Amino acid sequence: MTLYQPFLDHAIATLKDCFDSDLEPYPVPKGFERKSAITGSKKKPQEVVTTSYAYSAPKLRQIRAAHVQGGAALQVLNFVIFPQLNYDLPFFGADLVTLPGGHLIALDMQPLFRDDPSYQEKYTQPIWKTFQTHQEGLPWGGDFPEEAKPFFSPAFLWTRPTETEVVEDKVFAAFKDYLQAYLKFAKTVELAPEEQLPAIKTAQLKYLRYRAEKDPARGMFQRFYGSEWTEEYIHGFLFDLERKLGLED
Ligand code: DBV
Repeated sequence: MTLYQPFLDHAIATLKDCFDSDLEPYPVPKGFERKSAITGSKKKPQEVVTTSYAYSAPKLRQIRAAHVQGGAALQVLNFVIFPQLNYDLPFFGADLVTLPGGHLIALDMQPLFRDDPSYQEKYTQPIWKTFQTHQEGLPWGGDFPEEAKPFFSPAFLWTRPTETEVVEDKVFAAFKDYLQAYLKFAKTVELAPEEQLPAIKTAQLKYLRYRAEKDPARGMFQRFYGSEWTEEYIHGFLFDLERKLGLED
Protein backbone atom coordinates (compact mmCIF):
# COMPACT_ATOMS: atom_id res chain seq x y z
CA MET A 1 0.00 0.00 0.00
CA THR A 2 1.58 3.30 -1.06
CA LEU A 3 1.54 6.41 1.13
CA TYR A 4 -1.46 8.23 -0.36
CA GLN A 5 -3.59 5.22 -1.33
CA PRO A 6 -5.51 5.36 1.98
CA PHE A 7 -6.25 9.06 1.32
CA LEU A 8 -7.65 8.26 -2.11
CA ASP A 9 -9.63 5.28 -0.83
CA HIS A 10 -11.03 7.35 2.00
CA ALA A 11 -12.03 10.19 -0.32
CA ILE A 12 -13.85 7.93 -2.75
CA ALA A 13 -15.60 5.99 0.00
CA THR A 14 -16.66 9.24 1.69
CA LEU A 15 -18.00 10.65 -1.58
CA LYS A 16 -20.01 7.48 -2.22
CA ASP A 17 -21.35 7.57 1.29
CA CYS A 18 -22.23 11.26 1.07
CA PHE A 19 -23.87 11.31 -2.37
CA ASP A 20 -24.93 7.71 -2.87
CA SER A 21 -26.41 7.29 -6.37
CA ASP A 22 -25.97 11.02 -7.07
CA LEU A 23 -22.23 10.45 -7.39
CA GLU A 24 -21.61 9.99 -11.09
CA PRO A 25 -18.55 9.06 -13.06
CA TYR A 26 -16.90 12.01 -14.79
CA PRO A 27 -15.11 11.12 -18.00
CA VAL A 28 -11.35 10.71 -17.88
CA PRO A 29 -10.10 11.26 -21.44
CA LYS A 30 -8.99 8.12 -23.23
CA GLY A 31 -5.38 7.24 -22.55
CA PHE A 32 -5.25 9.21 -19.30
CA GLU A 33 -6.79 6.71 -16.89
CA ARG A 34 -3.41 5.10 -16.42
CA LYS A 35 -0.01 6.10 -17.72
CA SER A 36 3.27 4.40 -17.01
CA ALA A 37 6.92 5.06 -17.76
CA ILE A 38 10.22 3.65 -16.65
CA THR A 39 12.67 6.05 -15.03
CA GLY A 40 15.74 5.67 -12.88
CA SER A 41 18.99 4.13 -14.03
CA LYS A 42 19.66 0.99 -16.06
CA LYS A 43 20.78 -0.72 -12.89
CA LYS A 44 17.86 0.49 -10.83
CA PRO A 45 14.86 1.07 -13.10
CA GLN A 46 11.77 2.50 -11.48
CA GLU A 47 8.27 2.41 -12.89
CA VAL A 48 6.22 5.58 -12.40
CA VAL A 49 2.48 5.07 -12.76
CA THR A 50 -0.05 7.91 -12.84
CA THR A 51 -3.69 6.99 -12.39
CA SER A 52 -6.66 9.33 -12.67
CA TYR A 53 -10.11 9.28 -11.10
CA ALA A 54 -13.05 11.61 -11.58
CA TYR A 55 -16.65 12.04 -10.47
CA SER A 56 -19.34 14.65 -10.44
CA ALA A 57 -22.06 15.20 -7.88
CA PRO A 58 -24.85 17.68 -7.30
CA LYS A 59 -23.25 21.18 -7.13
CA LEU A 60 -19.80 19.69 -7.81
CA ARG A 61 -18.80 19.91 -11.45
CA GLN A 62 -15.63 17.86 -11.27
CA ILE A 63 -14.10 15.89 -8.42
CA ARG A 64 -10.80 14.55 -9.60
CA ALA A 65 -7.64 12.90 -8.40
CA ALA A 66 -4.24 12.30 -9.93
CA HIS A 67 -2.19 9.64 -8.15
CA VAL A 68 1.48 9.29 -9.00
CA GLN A 69 3.26 6.20 -7.69
CA GLY A 70 6.97 5.86 -8.35
CA GLY A 71 8.48 4.09 -5.38
CA ALA A 72 9.05 5.27 -1.82
CA ALA A 73 10.73 8.52 -2.93
CA LEU A 74 8.05 9.62 -5.39
CA GLN A 75 4.43 9.65 -4.35
CA VAL A 76 1.86 12.31 -5.19
CA LEU A 77 -1.85 12.68 -4.67
CA ASN A 78 -3.36 15.80 -6.15
CA PHE A 79 -7.06 15.92 -5.33
CA VAL A 80 -9.28 18.85 -6.28
CA ILE A 81 -13.02 19.52 -6.25
CA PHE A 82 -14.30 22.10 -8.73
CA PRO A 83 -17.82 23.28 -7.85
CA GLN A 84 -20.44 24.17 -10.44
CA LEU A 85 -20.42 27.79 -11.49
CA ASN A 86 -23.79 28.61 -9.95
CA TYR A 87 -22.53 28.14 -6.36
CA ASP A 88 -20.05 30.27 -4.46
CA LEU A 89 -18.36 27.18 -2.94
CA PRO A 90 -14.57 27.24 -2.59
CA PHE A 91 -12.42 24.60 -4.26
CA PHE A 92 -11.29 21.67 -2.19
CA GLY A 93 -7.58 21.44 -2.87
CA ALA A 94 -5.10 18.85 -1.65
CA ASP A 95 -1.57 18.63 -2.98
CA LEU A 96 0.19 15.78 -1.17
CA VAL A 97 3.70 15.36 -2.45
CA THR A 98 6.57 13.07 -1.46
CA LEU A 99 9.90 13.59 -3.20
CA PRO A 100 13.42 12.42 -2.36
CA GLY A 101 13.83 15.59 -0.27
CA GLY A 102 10.78 14.95 1.91
CA HIS A 103 7.06 15.59 2.09
CA LEU A 104 5.22 18.70 0.99
CA ILE A 105 1.60 19.07 2.01
CA ALA A 106 -0.93 21.69 0.87
CA LEU A 107 -4.51 21.35 2.09
CA ASP A 108 -7.17 24.02 1.83
CA MET A 109 -10.61 25.12 0.82
CA GLN A 110 -9.42 27.53 -1.78
CA PRO A 111 -11.57 30.65 -1.84
CA LEU A 112 -13.23 32.33 -4.78
CA PHE A 113 -13.10 35.68 -2.99
CA ARG A 114 -10.08 35.67 -0.71
CA ASP A 115 -10.46 39.07 0.88
CA ASP A 116 -14.22 39.34 1.20
CA PRO A 117 -15.07 39.29 4.94
CA SER A 118 -18.52 37.76 4.38
CA TYR A 119 -16.93 35.00 2.30
CA GLN A 120 -14.43 34.28 5.09
CA GLU A 121 -17.29 34.28 7.57
CA LYS A 122 -19.11 31.70 5.46
CA TYR A 123 -16.23 29.38 4.54
CA THR A 124 -13.28 29.98 6.87
CA GLN A 125 -14.87 30.66 10.23
CA PRO A 126 -16.63 27.24 10.36
CA ILE A 127 -13.32 25.39 9.94
CA TRP A 128 -11.16 27.75 11.98
CA LYS A 129 -11.04 25.51 15.07
CA THR A 130 -10.29 22.46 12.90
CA PHE A 131 -7.49 24.38 11.22
CA GLN A 132 -5.97 25.48 14.51
CA THR A 133 -6.11 21.99 15.99
CA HIS A 134 -4.33 20.45 13.02
CA GLN A 135 -1.84 23.25 12.65
CA GLU A 136 -0.44 22.51 16.09
CA GLY A 137 0.99 19.25 14.77
CA LEU A 138 1.56 20.52 11.23
CA PRO A 139 3.57 23.75 11.43
CA TRP A 140 3.74 26.26 8.59
CA GLY A 141 5.94 24.93 5.81
CA GLY A 142 7.81 28.13 5.06
CA ASP A 143 8.68 29.51 1.63
CA PHE A 144 5.62 29.78 -0.50
CA PRO A 145 5.17 31.42 -3.92
CA GLU A 146 3.90 34.98 -3.35
CA GLU A 147 1.71 34.88 -6.45
CA ALA A 148 -0.13 31.78 -5.16
CA LYS A 149 -1.25 33.52 -1.97
CA PRO A 150 -4.53 34.95 -3.32
CA PHE A 151 -5.67 31.41 -4.03
CA PHE A 152 -5.43 30.16 -0.46
CA SER A 153 -7.67 30.78 2.54
CA PRO A 154 -6.57 31.79 6.05
CA ALA A 155 -7.17 28.14 7.00
CA PHE A 156 -4.51 26.90 4.59
CA LEU A 157 -2.50 23.97 5.95
CA TRP A 158 0.97 24.12 4.40
CA THR A 159 3.58 21.91 5.96
CA ARG A 160 6.69 19.90 5.16
CA PRO A 161 6.83 16.93 7.52
CA THR A 162 10.13 15.10 7.74
CA GLU A 163 8.61 11.94 9.20
CA THR A 164 6.40 9.72 7.07
CA GLU A 165 4.36 8.81 10.17
CA VAL A 166 3.26 12.45 10.40
CA VAL A 167 1.77 12.12 6.92
CA GLU A 168 0.13 8.81 7.76
CA ASP A 169 -1.40 10.11 10.99
CA LYS A 170 -1.69 13.89 11.26
CA VAL A 171 -1.98 14.80 7.62
CA PHE A 172 -4.48 11.99 7.05
CA ALA A 173 -6.58 13.21 10.02
CA ALA A 174 -6.55 16.77 8.66
CA PHE A 175 -7.46 15.55 5.16
CA LYS A 176 -10.45 13.66 6.54
CA ASP A 177 -11.69 16.63 8.57
CA TYR A 178 -11.31 19.11 5.71
CA LEU A 179 -13.09 16.81 3.28
CA GLN A 180 -15.93 16.25 5.74
CA ALA A 181 -16.29 19.98 6.32
CA TYR A 182 -16.22 20.64 2.57
CA LEU A 183 -18.95 18.12 1.87
CA LYS A 184 -21.07 19.74 4.55
CA PHE A 185 -20.68 23.08 2.76
CA ALA A 186 -21.61 21.41 -0.51
CA LYS A 187 -24.71 19.82 1.00
CA THR A 188 -26.01 23.02 2.52
CA VAL A 189 -25.00 25.79 0.11
CA GLU A 190 -27.83 27.50 -1.77
CA LEU A 191 -27.80 28.58 -5.39
CA ALA A 192 -25.88 31.81 -5.83
CA PRO A 193 -27.96 34.85 -6.72
CA GLU A 194 -28.05 35.64 -10.43
CA GLU A 195 -26.08 38.86 -10.00
CA GLN A 196 -23.16 36.98 -8.46
CA LEU A 197 -22.70 34.56 -11.35
CA PRO A 198 -20.33 36.67 -13.46
CA ALA A 199 -17.98 37.16 -10.47
CA ILE A 200 -18.00 33.41 -9.73
CA LYS A 201 -17.15 32.57 -13.30
CA THR A 202 -14.33 35.12 -13.37
CA ALA A 203 -12.90 33.80 -10.09
CA GLN A 204 -13.11 30.17 -11.22
CA LEU A 205 -11.34 30.95 -14.48
CA LYS A 206 -8.65 32.94 -12.70
CA TYR A 207 -7.94 30.05 -10.35
CA LEU A 208 -7.99 27.52 -13.12
CA ARG A 209 -5.72 29.47 -15.44
CA TYR A 210 -3.25 30.03 -12.66
CA ARG A 211 -3.10 26.37 -11.73
CA ALA A 212 -2.85 25.16 -15.32
CA GLU A 213 -0.13 27.67 -16.14
CA LYS A 214 1.90 27.16 -12.94
CA ASP A 215 1.27 23.48 -12.35
CA PRO A 216 4.29 22.48 -10.26
CA ALA A 217 4.04 18.95 -11.62
CA ARG A 218 4.52 20.00 -15.25
CA GLY A 219 8.29 19.36 -15.25
CA MET A 220 7.88 15.98 -13.62
CA PHE A 221 5.18 14.85 -16.05
CA GLN A 222 7.18 16.09 -19.04
CA ARG A 223 10.18 14.10 -17.94
CA PHE A 224 8.20 10.91 -17.51
CA TYR A 225 5.61 11.08 -20.25
CA GLY A 226 6.65 13.83 -22.70
CA SER A 227 5.31 17.33 -23.42
CA GLU A 228 2.39 16.40 -25.59
CA TRP A 229 0.87 14.00 -23.08
CA THR A 230 1.51 16.47 -20.26
CA GLU A 231 -0.22 19.47 -21.87
CA GLU A 232 -3.20 17.35 -22.83
CA TYR A 233 -3.38 15.96 -19.29
CA ILE A 234 -3.27 19.46 -17.77
CA HIS A 235 -5.76 21.18 -20.08
CA GLY A 236 -7.92 18.18 -20.98
CA PHE A 237 -8.27 16.67 -17.53
CA LEU A 238 -6.57 18.26 -14.49
CA PHE A 239 -7.78 21.80 -15.22
CA ASP A 240 -10.43 21.38 -17.88
CA LEU A 241 -12.86 24.24 -17.26
CA GLU A 242 -11.81 26.33 -20.25
CA ARG A 243 -12.27 23.34 -22.56
CA LYS A 244 -15.65 22.60 -21.05
CA LEU A 245 -16.76 26.19 -21.52
CA GLY A 246 -15.46 26.19 -25.08
CA LEU A 247 -13.02 29.00 -24.32
CA GLU A 248 -10.02 27.24 -25.77
CA ASP A 249 -8.98 25.41 -28.94
N1 DBV B 1 0.58 19.85 -8.11
C1 DBV B 1 -0.55 20.09 -8.85
C2 DBV B 1 -0.84 18.91 -9.58
C3 DBV B 1 0.11 17.95 -9.25
C4 DBV B 1 1.02 18.58 -8.33
C5 DBV B 1 -2.01 18.80 -10.51
C6 DBV B 1 -0.71 15.90 -10.31
O1 DBV B 1 -1.17 21.16 -8.85
C7 DBV B 1 2.17 17.99 -7.76
C8 DBV B 1 0.26 16.58 -9.72
N2 DBV B 1 3.14 19.83 -6.40
C9 DBV B 1 3.24 18.70 -7.17
C10 DBV B 1 4.61 18.34 -7.28
C11 DBV B 1 5.33 19.31 -6.58
C12 DBV B 1 4.39 20.22 -6.04
C13 DBV B 1 4.76 21.37 -5.27
C14 DBV B 1 5.14 17.15 -8.03
C15 DBV B 1 6.83 19.38 -6.39
C16 DBV B 1 7.46 20.17 -7.48
C17 DBV B 1 8.95 20.09 -7.36
O2 DBV B 1 9.49 20.46 -6.30
O3 DBV B 1 9.58 19.68 -8.33
C18 DBV B 1 0.77 23.86 -3.92
N3 DBV B 1 2.58 22.37 -4.70
C19 DBV B 1 3.94 22.37 -4.77
C20 DBV B 1 4.42 23.62 -4.23
C21 DBV B 1 3.30 24.34 -3.89
C22 DBV B 1 2.18 23.52 -4.18
C23 DBV B 1 3.28 25.72 -3.30
C24 DBV B 1 5.86 23.98 -4.08
C25 DBV B 1 6.44 24.32 -5.41
C26 DBV B 1 6.61 25.78 -5.57
O4 DBV B 1 7.27 26.38 -4.71
O5 DBV B 1 6.09 26.31 -6.59
N4 DBV B 1 -1.31 23.65 -4.95
C27 DBV B 1 0.01 24.02 -5.20
C28 DBV B 1 -0.14 25.41 -5.70
C29 DBV B 1 -1.45 25.74 -5.77
C30 DBV B 1 -2.16 24.59 -5.28
C31 DBV B 1 0.99 26.29 -6.10
C32 DBV B 1 -1.96 27.02 -6.24
C33 DBV B 1 -3.24 27.39 -6.26
O6 DBV B 1 -3.36 24.49 -5.19
